[in-house]
Amino acid sequence: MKDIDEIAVNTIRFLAVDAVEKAKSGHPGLPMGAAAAAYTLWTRFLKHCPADPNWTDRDRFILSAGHGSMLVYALLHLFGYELSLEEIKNFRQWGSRTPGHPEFGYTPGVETTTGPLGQGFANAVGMAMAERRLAAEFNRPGYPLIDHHTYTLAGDGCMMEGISSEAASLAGHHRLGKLICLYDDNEITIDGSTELTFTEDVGKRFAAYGWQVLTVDDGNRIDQVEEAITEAKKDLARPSLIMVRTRIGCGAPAKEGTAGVHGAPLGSDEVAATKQNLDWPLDPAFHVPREVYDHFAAYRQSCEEKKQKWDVLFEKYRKEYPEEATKWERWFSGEVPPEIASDSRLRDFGEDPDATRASSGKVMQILTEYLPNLFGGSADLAASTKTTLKDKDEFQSASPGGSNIHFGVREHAMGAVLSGIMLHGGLRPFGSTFLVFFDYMKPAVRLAAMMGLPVIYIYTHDSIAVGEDGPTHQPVEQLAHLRSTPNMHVLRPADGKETAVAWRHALQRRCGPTALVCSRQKLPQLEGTGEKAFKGGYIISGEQPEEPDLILIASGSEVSLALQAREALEQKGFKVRVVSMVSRELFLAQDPAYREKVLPAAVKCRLVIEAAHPLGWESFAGPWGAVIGIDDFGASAPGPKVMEKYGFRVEAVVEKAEELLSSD
Ligand SMILES: Cc1ncc(C[n+]2csc(CCOP(=O)(O)OP(=O)(O)O)c2C)c(N)n1
Repeated sequence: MKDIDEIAVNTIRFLAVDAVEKAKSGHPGLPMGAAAAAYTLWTRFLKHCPADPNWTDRDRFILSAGHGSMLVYALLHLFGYELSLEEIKNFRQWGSRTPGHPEFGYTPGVETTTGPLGQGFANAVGMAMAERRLAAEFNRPGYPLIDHHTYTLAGDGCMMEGISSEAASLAGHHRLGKLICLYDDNEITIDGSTELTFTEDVGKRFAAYGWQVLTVDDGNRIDQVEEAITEAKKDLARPSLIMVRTRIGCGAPAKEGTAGVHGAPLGSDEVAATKQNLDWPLDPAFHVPREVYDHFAAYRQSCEEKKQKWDVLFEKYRKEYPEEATKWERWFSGEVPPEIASDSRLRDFGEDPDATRASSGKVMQILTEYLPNLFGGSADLAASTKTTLKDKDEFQSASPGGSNIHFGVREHAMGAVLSGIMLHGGLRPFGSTFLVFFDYMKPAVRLAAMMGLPVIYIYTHDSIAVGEDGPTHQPVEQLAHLRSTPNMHVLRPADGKETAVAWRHALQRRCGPTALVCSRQKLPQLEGTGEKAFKGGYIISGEQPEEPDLILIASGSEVSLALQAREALEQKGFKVRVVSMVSRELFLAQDPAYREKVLPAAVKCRLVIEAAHPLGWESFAGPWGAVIGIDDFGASAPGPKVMEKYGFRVEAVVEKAEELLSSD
């Protein structure tokens, strides 16, 4: 007679097997191999509430090996989350809540989008950092309002990806004791055995990062897994890696332990053989024994009791600490205090030229007064990106209430950690580096945009004007790349006032990330900039006539150049308009009448000026217009010289403009 645990574990296995079989695609191997370990975690340890999947103090569970999505869907279904058996049967189908890889926002209980290996692991590090920061802020003696663990399940692929090294190193440094990773150590990836490529000692590697490393010899042994997780939880000074030895496709007689079961249906014969092997009824598919539902219902009951206790605790806290409770609500609401809009300091940047990165730094000092939950930093470039919050502490294990994060030279992990912080809730994360190093964090930024997370990226040193550091440090194609990322807002302000608007926009945005792209070099403070920048593009000079001879369209550091060129052209008798295009996406979101007013269709003569790759500007320039951009990698020389050589000087703009005007 099998015990209920074994029947429950097999239920998870066969839900995965049958779902993949029906979809004719998917990854049965991981759910079959890791079912017992995940089941142990979820039933014996995980603090969560199926009736309230967003409960703030729930433990987080992240399936970093996202291809094993059926593992988490099966658990969510059995625990009574809003995920019916019908949804499981519709695995990977159009409109189902069971997409191929877990997607944040689609399935209740899915904490983040995973699939690109290693990202979930790094998100988990961010969540554990958020937990620590918020615990320091809100917990009071007898009121552990924030006191949860972050668990992640990662595979060989996650461990191989560089991002997990960056993130694990950061987690070890921060001594994130409430972070626990179950490593599905099955020694198989797509191409075959890890003997082919991955022969390092992962345990020693993590030990060197400062992790506690534990081993489970047989991942099917619930008692062993239970013991290891108990041990992991005891160590609050180190994150824990539990190396769980498993067999991919466990139970499949011909395929267990082979790469063949990683990412393909078992096939009907092997399904039948597996069911026979594990003493499971061949029919019906998607069989869930009644006693298994009852078994999970009992766990669900105890989960919900924990949540109810927490609710009572919070109500007591509200009485004893009313100010903190109000603050809690403010922090978790994500709202931006409306008073920011009338703060005169965000409108007055004096007359002295300044780099927009410096203006951004000044703006941040003001914003943090309104939003003390700003939490972020830089990948070892804080002095250059100007993102240090001056009155705030550093976030370190000895100062968990700090707001300034040193990410170290780990852009990729920074990107995913920021998303993890945002996903956790309660904080407004930001991160910064040079624009050219966006390349190093791109995969994480893509996922943030996909998930609709309002993370803020500050990318400085935004063009070839960087100068002496040369082509390796001079971004060219990055702007086009960022702008082509769906759901990304990119703002490249021209002066202090536009920078303040850009920040306000980024903070107000709730449904996706914003990149603030700032100059290294000083830029003049311009007349006519300010609130209009919220529209993304606006007339900064030459409102009249309604149909000028020429429109110059520029962003960021090139706006002042466009204004100078305008003066020269006006002296030559041309009527010229300058449009500051701080954000193409925001401008394109305006109504057609507004866009027509700024860029009348009748004005064919248009010249776009931006010190970046011209891709994407063609439609703004139109068939008769032109773009002054850059289509190679820049050069090593002082910034003004590089800009001049690449045609970012008044005479070159005037010359090009006259060419257009004469061919009109
Ligand atoms: C960044 C990234 N590269 C490649 C892939 C494609 N891929 C999906 S699973 C996988 C192998 C993962 O092996 P492992 O983590 O051991 O999973 P298991 O075979 O145990 O299911 C690969 C290469 C991916 N999802 N993400």
